[in-house]
Amino acid sequence: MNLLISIIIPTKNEPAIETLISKITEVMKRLNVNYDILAVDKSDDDTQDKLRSLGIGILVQKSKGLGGAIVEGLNASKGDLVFVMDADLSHDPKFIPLFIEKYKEGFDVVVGSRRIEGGEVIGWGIYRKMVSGIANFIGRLGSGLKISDITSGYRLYRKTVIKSLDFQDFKTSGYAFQIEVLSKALNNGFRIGEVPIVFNDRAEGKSKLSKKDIFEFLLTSVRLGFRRFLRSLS
Ligand SMILES: Nc1nc2c(ncn2[C@@H]2O[C@H](COP(=O)(O)OP(=O)(O)O)[C@@H](O)[C@H]2O)c(=O)[nH]1
Ligand SMILES: [Mg+2]
Repeated sequence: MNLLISIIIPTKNEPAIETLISKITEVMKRLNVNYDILAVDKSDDDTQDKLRSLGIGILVQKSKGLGGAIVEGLNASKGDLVFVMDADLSHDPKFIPLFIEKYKEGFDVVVGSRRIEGGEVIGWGIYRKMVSGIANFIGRLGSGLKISDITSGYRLYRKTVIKSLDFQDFKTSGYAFQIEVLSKALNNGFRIGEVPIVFNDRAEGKSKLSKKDIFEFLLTSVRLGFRRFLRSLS
């Protein structure tokens, strides 16, 4: 395959980043494809030092939130295909070939799903499971997206999708970006597919999901639902 694949990794104090990079490298070498890795970083620990010593490109994040980091990464990406994945080993690089297969079937965005046959979450407590379940229910209701795991951050975007989006026009800056970007890609006529992933809760470091992120997500779901309702009237 003669494509360039970019891998964007938002990082905010991630102790396991070196392990992740070595796993990605192993998978990409085996696939024998051209690739680059870009970390979009907002850390105040030694994450940047680790990345630098591995020769990984770093974009020091200027914007706010996870959504801001992903937008900066997508805008800077050069790949024909662009992966976004978490830095805490919850997103195992061994699933990368599955995403590429799905892309080859004709999908423009591929989401790694924990909620379809073969997908799974390992290590989450009841609170986190509830937050995720409710977010998916409300988010799907509002956005009209038919896929099973709209909050998943493990994704593959075709470059054409990224080029079609006007990120300046986005209302979200946190985790809610994940649903806004899918909703806009769908509205732009792109095909969104899913592949099953096994998601392991982080073993090191802390989750950055905040109450503010949850609130922004709910607000975004309601806003998307309201917009769809208005559109259905016209
Ligand atoms: N650059 C950047 N990365 C972030 C930010 N918030 C979260 N991340 C990264 O986004 C990924 C997902 O965050 P995480 O805390 O694991 O969320 P969770 O898996 O939903 O609990 C991780 O790689 C984080 O380091 C942010 O504000 N800026
Ligand atoms: Mg995580």
